[in-house]
Amino acid sequence: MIKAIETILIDIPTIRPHKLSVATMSTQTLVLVQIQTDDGYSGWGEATTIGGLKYGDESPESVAVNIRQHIAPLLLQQDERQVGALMYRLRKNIRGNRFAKCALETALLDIQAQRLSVPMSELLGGRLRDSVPVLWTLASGDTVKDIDEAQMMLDLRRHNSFKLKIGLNSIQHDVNHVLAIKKALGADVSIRVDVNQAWSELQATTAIQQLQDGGIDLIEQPLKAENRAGMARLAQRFSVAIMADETLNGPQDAWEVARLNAADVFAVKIAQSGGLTQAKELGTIARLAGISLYGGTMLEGAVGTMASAQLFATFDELEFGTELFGPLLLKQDILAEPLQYRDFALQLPTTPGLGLALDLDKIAAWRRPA
Ligand code: MUC
Ligand code: MG
Repeated sequence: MIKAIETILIDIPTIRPHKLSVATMSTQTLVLVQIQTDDGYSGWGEATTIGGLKYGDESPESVAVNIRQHIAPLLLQQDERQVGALMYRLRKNIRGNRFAKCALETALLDIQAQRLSVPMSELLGGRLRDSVPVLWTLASGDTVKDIDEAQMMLDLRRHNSFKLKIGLNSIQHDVNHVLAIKKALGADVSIRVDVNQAWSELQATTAIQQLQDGGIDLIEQPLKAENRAGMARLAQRFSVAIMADETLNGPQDAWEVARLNAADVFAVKIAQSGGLTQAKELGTIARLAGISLYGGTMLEGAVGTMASAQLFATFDELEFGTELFGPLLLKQDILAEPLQYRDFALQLPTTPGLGLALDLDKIAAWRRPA
């Protein structure tokens, strides 16, 4: 029986300013959710977002309030083993709040998998791989610093693909920045860009032509999330892959985007999708529609990152890899044993549940006062 549900906010500085077109991050607020049962199980989930309300429509604080006031009462005293029935209850009674639902579903699945003594991936269809490739995002805002950072990651064998956050500056400034980095790193290093909705269709057409000619591999969410017709025109016009991110807020969106041919690739994010089961449905829609997959992030800490990895490990194909580097962007981690990043990939544990050893003392010391 579910005995307690708690939301914990932890503010952690980033290792350097992280510049997106919608926000510059110098700290990240981890939003952790813990579910405890009367027979001693504890499950964790995460509802972290980017830039307060600048990226998504749930803030860390709104997640905490909505769980406490509206969502936890639907789950407390219920049988945590009935994960499907509980999530159905939330779908029926709670509009939106996809990040909060994701955190709760993750915590329930963590408990269920611990109870059954299997890794969480086995409740999500079963894992096909024990590691997932992880790229690094270059977003210092400075071309020379970005090249140095990429070179360091290559030397460490930590990342060999890079995503550049653009859209904050003029089109030509951004295109020059990207092409200078591509030229410095060479043909074997995959470079992708994330525009985070910053361009008009006209701007996108000018920029993508140059990026495609310069050997860039992927263009992520160049247009506003609402402009799917425009995304479809770009996908039709260019051979470089066009990826949907912010326009995908669950399976219904995935279905529409697929139907409109508005993307070549889906960025699957567990929180943006409303949870692991719905994110799995995005993967299925992509597979049926012939759309490639990429494992996205909301720059979560270890819990959301590992939950995502547990799902992405079950996809038949993960053609564009993942960006599950969130914990590496933070100055501190909340784990007793660090995540294993090596050989350009995040390694998945084979231990039951999420497979993480959280450091409860660090969490208690760093959490925001309730
Ligand atoms: C996004 O839009 O994909 C992922 C990596 C990163 O740097 O920002 C995020 C969000
Ligand atoms: Mg994105």
